Amino acid sequence: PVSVQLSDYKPYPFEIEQVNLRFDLDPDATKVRSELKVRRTGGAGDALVLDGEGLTLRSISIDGQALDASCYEQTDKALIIASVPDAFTLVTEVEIAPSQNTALSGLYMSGGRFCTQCESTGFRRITFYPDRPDVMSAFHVWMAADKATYPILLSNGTPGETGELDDGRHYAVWDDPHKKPSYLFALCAGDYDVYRDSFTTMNGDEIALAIHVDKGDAERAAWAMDSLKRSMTWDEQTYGRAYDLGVFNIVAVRDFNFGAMENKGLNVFNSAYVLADEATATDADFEAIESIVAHEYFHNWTGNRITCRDWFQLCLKEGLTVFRDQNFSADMRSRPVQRIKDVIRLRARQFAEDAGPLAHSVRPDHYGSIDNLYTATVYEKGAELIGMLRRMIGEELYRKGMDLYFERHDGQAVTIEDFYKCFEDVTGEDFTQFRLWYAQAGTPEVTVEENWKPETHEIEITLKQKTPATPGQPVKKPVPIPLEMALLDEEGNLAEWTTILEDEDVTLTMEMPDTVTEPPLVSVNRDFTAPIRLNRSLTREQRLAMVRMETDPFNQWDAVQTLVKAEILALSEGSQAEPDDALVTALAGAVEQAVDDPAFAALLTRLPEVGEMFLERQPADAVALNAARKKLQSALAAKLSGFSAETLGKPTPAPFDPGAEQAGIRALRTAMIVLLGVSPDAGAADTLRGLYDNATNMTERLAALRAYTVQKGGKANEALADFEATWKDNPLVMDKWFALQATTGDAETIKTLAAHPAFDLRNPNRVRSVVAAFTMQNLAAFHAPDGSGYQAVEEIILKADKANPALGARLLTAFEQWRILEPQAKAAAEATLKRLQSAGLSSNAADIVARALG
Ligand code: DPP
Ligand code: ZN
Repeated sequence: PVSVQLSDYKPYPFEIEQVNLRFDLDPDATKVRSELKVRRTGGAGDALVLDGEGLTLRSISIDGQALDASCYEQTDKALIIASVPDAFTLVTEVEIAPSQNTALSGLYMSGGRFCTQCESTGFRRITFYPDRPDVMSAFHVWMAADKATYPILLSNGTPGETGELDDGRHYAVWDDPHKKPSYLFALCAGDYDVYRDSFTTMNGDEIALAIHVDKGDAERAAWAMDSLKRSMTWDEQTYGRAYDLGVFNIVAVRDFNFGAMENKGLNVFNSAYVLADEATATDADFEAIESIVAHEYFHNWTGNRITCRDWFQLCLKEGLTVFRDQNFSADMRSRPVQRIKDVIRLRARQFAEDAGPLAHSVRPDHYGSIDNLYTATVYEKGAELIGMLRRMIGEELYRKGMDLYFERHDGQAVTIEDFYKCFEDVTGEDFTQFRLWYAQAGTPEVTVEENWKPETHEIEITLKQKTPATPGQPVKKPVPIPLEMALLDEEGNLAEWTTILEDEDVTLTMEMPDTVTEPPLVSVNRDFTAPIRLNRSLTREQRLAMVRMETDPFNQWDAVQTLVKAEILALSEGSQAEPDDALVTALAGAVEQAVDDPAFAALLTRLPEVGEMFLERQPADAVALNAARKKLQSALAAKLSGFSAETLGKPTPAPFDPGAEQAGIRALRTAMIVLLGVSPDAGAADTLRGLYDNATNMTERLAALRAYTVQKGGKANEALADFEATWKDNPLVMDKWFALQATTGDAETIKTLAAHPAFDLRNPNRVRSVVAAFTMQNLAAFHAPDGSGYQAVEEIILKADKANPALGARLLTAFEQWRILEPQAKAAAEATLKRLQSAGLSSNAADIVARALG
């Protein structure tokens, strides 16, 4: 595909002062009339070029004069009018067929209702328009539909007049007073149950809140509503930002490419991130809902009021908004636990991306397909960069810089440079070098060397940085790396400080008091201050001492992880036959010691997933790593059997509450259930079956069913059938049922699941629950050396891609690690990618495959 270049950016040569849209909604033939008030801001000779895809043009006029066909040109991507006045009104009428829209971009049908997804380029599938984020305009919407089938009509902004029409149709008017780019446009129409509430802002404004869901589901929106109100309060208290419209609507849809979308005043959500109650949702679901509701709400200021000049700046809104939602979650729950979870995700997804053929910088300078830029790098690494900025300048200046950003750029479409200029202005510092983080792909590796000098009681610490080459970027410059550091002994911290590693290397010399006679332990990158990989040659004894002596919770957890990773590697490579008992004892001891912080204790029992091990040693052998991981997990299960029985012997907290405290207790119980799944104890399967049958919440029921399936293998069918019979009418729960089997089974399981009558290629959640669950969370089966895993998903991905290119492309990213696999899987993966490449992929999917094959 042709690539779009950041350096080619040119402002749009016209301003669209006002957009008046008229929708006559019909699933098979919706008429869209658009009236644009246009004013020239660029050169006199500039043509008016409007984006448009798959639109049937019915009429076109300028200032009331129908345009002759010779006055304009229509291509498959645009409408071009070569000669236009300096100020005029353009009216177009087009027809579209939402019922035929399987790409789920633009206006489409889901569950018999109308909904839209316009980010990033869906609006051009609705009407002709300069569909780019730097064209901001005031939108006025009139819409009509059959009243019985679509009683609720929603769009952005403030509701206006409503009324009846002939033939059982009705209409509604919506006005959005805030100028916005087209990607934030939304329209929803249908019959919903509505969960309502209200919120009074710090300015005393009363906001009507409403969440629109499937019939009968209203009560299951209670947690999302609660999360929304807490988000509104948090943004007022933390950033001084209040909501700016009289209504805030959320609509839940079952067929959705993303998790959710922040359209102004009308957020559209994947129903998986709205609906929850104790019987149907796990604690992980509750947590995800809380953070995604917050994320989309926070976009109102970081994304909507101030948006991106172009899509290269995506991290301007996404990295910043993820940073904001992570801090919200940390404030709602436990900060250290939140940090550990964020880093697990970053390492598993972003570090892998950064180390493979799809690596790109946080603010890329070119792309083949914009849909493929919604990545862990833009989102998660983008968030880390804001976190480093805040650490380096401190909370107070960070807030000052943000205040200036909101004040200076409200209503504008801006760049990363504009954002950093605000921080340069409030601090007087220069962030040119820091902005290299946005331009360079790859995860910097920091090597730590220590030299203890007993004569002088000095410790010398040398830090060196190196960022590996990535596609198109062979040579990297040093970036500023803020590292929180400490020196530790058995008593606690001897010293604590922050170093900013700006050059390739630096040597620090720390003098210890005379009483210190042993070399202190050096604690580096505490709280994971910087998104880097650490390279240290510590002995196992030093690492064990680290587990004991660390005072930073993140680093304590990470010290355990480092030991565990080394153990899994040794077991997988056969240099060790059985897990080291001292290590297992230390690990179990750490878990038992953390019992008062059950969420943290649960994290300590979590062994790194196979994918997280891929970056440790290459070539990566998924099958061997999986077997080694399981061996260590079984040993831990055996060691913790008494603790596990005690933990599970207590009743689960009741009545159910989704908050952090109870969730922590359930997390530890669930961790024990996971261990029972691999426990050598002969009674484990029966215990699990009992836990499954008697569970009072989905968190424990699903964990028990999964662990039971792991224990019993093919003999768990009866329990799986029981679950299916209970939940067959609840699609979100059935997604879990599919995912559970896809993550515990093999290639044959995938074929069986894909042949199940409830498998639906048109529904992204269902496709992901089988394919993405298998390819991302069952690596030993996906990367089977005989290629059976690849073969199992190949056909499904091809079919999914035909209907929905964004989905097809996303699924294909699972192949990004193929080059580092052991030779057999590698050859099979390469052959699969080549077959796919010649099978007629969408341009989105072709972009991924071409880059993967590089
Ligand atoms: N902008 C959305 C989000 O990340 C993605 N469509 O919230
Ligand atoms: Zn976002």
